Amino acid sequence: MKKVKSWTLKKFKQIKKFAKRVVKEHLIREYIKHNALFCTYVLTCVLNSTILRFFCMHTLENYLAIKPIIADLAVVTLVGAFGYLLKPKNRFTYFLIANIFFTALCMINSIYYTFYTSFASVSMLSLTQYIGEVGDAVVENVVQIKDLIYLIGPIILIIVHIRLRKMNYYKKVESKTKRKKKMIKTLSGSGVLALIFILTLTSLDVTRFIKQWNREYIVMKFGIYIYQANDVVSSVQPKINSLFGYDQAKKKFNDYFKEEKPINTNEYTNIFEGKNVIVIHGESMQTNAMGLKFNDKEVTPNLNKLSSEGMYFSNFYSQVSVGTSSDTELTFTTSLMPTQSGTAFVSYSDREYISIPKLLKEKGYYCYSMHANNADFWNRRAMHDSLGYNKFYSKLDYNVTKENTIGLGLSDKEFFKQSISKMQKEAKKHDKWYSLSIMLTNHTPFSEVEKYGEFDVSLKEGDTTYPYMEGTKLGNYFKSIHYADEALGEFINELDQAGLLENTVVVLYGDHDGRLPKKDYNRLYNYDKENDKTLDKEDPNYKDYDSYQYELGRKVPFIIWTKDMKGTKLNKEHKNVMGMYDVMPTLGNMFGFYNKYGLGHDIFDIKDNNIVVFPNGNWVTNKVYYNSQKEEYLSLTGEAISEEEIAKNNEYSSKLLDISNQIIVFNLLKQNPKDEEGIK
Ligand code: GP9
Ligand code: MN
Repeated sequence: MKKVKSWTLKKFKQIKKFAKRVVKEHLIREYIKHNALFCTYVLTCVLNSTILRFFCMHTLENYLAIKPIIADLAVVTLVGAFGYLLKPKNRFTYFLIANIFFTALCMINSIYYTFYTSFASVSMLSLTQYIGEVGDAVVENVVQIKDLIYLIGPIILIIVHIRLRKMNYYKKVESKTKRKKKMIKTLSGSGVLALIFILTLTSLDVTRFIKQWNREYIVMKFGIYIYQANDVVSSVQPKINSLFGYDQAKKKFNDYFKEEKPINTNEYTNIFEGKNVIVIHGESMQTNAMGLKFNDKEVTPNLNKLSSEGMYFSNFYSQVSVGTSSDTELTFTTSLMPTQSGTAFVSYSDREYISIPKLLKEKGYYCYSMHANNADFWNRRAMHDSLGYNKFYSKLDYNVTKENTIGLGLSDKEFFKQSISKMQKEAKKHDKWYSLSIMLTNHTPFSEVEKYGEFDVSLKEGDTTYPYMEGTKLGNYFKSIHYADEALGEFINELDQAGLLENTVVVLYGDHDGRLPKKDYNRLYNYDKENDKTLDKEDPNYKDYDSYQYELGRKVPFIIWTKDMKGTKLNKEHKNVMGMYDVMPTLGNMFGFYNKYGLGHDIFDIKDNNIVVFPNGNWVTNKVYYNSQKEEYLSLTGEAISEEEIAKNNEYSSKLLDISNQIIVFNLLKQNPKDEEGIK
C-alpha cells in the first residue's frame, strides 16, 4: 500500500514538473513550431467534424460537447502518427490524403444528413437500387453551399504547406530512429486522449455504441470518425458470420421443415379475407397497466374499451432481444425470432424475408408504414423495404416542431392527427390496403411528465392524499401510457370520422414492456400509506413481486378489433399463452395467407398446447415459466412439472432459436434455383 502511495506521489511530482516545464519553456509553442504541418492536419480534421455536428444537430448539449472532440482528436492523431515514419519532404502528401479522406467523410455525411436527417452507413452500399434513387436526388436538390465548407480543411493544409516550403521547413533531415521516436510519441499522445475519452463514457453510451442504431446519438458522443469506423465493423460482421457453415445450416433447415405442416381450418379461417388492416405498434404498452385504476380513474380507458369490444389476447408476450422495437416488428411481420448477435433490422436488412406485407401484396393489397421518427432509426428505411412495404412515411413526411415534440420525437396525438390525411389519400388510391402506425411517445425514460397532461397517481382517501406512485418511474410510466392511450382513443375516433373503419380490422400490439424497476412494482402492490414506504416483507399483507412475477408481468396487449365486433361471437378474451411469433400464423388464417416458414402457430389451432420461446432461451407455457439462465422454473398452475417436459421444451426452444438465427444469417429463405432442396 505504502509502495503504491509513494509511486503515485512520484508520478504526480513528475507530471507537475513537466507541466511547469511546458509553461516555462513554452513547450506547446515549440511543439507547434516544429510540427506545424501535423498540427494543421489535426486541427482542420477536428474542425470539419465539429462543423458537421454543428450543422446537423442543433442542441445546446451538442454545441457544448467536448467528448466527440476528444474522440476525433484521438482518431486523427492516431492516423497522423504514421506520417512521421516518412521523410519530412514526403509527409505533406500523407497528411493531405488523410485530410481529404476525413473531409470526404464529413461531406458525405453532411449531404446525407440534409437528405435523410441521419448519418450515412456503408451497409447502404449494398442497396443499389436505393443508391440510384438517392444519387439523382442528391445531385438535383441536396448538395448545398454548406456541404462545401468542409473543403476548408484541405485548403488550409495546402496554404500552410506552401508557406512552410518557402520557409525551407522540409529541408530538415531526420534519421530513421528519430522518425520512429516521433511516431511513437504521437501514438502515445493519441493513446492518452483515447483513455481520457473512454473514462468519460457512460454505460448508456457503450450500449448504444454496440447496437449502432441511434446514429445521431453515436455521432454526438463519439464523433463522426469513430461512428463511421464502428459502422464499417457492424456492416461487415454479418458478412463474416455467414461465410462459414452454410451447408450445415441449410441441412438443418431442410430437416426442420421436412414435414409438411397440415394447414388446419377452424372457425376463424378467412373471417377477415379482403378487409383492410390498420396495425398499431403500441410503444412500451404493458398489459398490467390496463387493469389499473388510480382514484377510480382507469390508466388506459381506451385500450380497455378496445379489448372489451374486440378479440383480446390477455396472455400475450413480445419476444424481443436487444433490438426492442425493431425485434418486435421483425417477429410480428415474419414469425421469426430476433438474431442471436446484432439485430436483424440493422445487420441483416439485405436478407430475404417472407412477411405479412409481401403475402398481402400477392392478394392485391397496398402496404405502407408510418413512423414520425428518423427513417434510419433501427435502419427502418432499408428494412421496411426488405419487409415488403410499398411506402414508408417517416419524420420527413410529418410536420415536427419543438412544440409538438415529446421525448424522442413527434407526440403520438400529433402523429395520429397528421397520419389521417395520408391514410385517406392511400385509401382513395387503393382497393385493399394494410397500414402500420408506430407510436413513439410512451418511451423510456417517461420523464416529460408535464407534457403528458393530468393523470394523478397518488392515493386519495377522503381529504388525505398519499404520494403513492407520484415521483416514481413506474408512476411516470402510468402518466405516459395514459397519454398514449388518450392519443389512441382520439385516433380511433378520427379514423371513424374519416370513414376508414368501415371495412377495416384494427390490430394492436404492445411492442415490449417499459423496462420498469421491480422495486416500483413492489411499491405499487405493497404500499404502506402510513409511512409512505413499501410494506415490510414480514407483513402478512405483503405480496412478493419476485423475478418470476416481474417476467410474467412483462405481458403486452394484443387486440384484434373491428367497429362492429362488440357483442358478436368474435368479441372474446383469449387466455392461452401466445407470443409475437404466433401473430402471423393467426392473422394468416383469418386473412387467408400462409407462411410455411413461420415459427409460431395459429393460436386457434395450437390452443392450450402453445409455448412462447424468448430469445434468451426462457420459455413459457400455460403451465410453467422456465428461466434458462438459472435453470429453474415456476409452475403456474401449482401442478408438479416433470423433468421430461422441461427437457422436451428446452430442446424445442433451442432448436427453434437456432433455426431462426440461421434462416436470417445464412439467408435461407432466398430462393436459389440451383438448390433443389431449397425453398420452392
Ligand atoms: C425508435 C422507436 C423506439 O424509432 O421505435 O425504439 P425502442 O427504443 O423502443 O427499440
Ligand atoms: Mn419500442
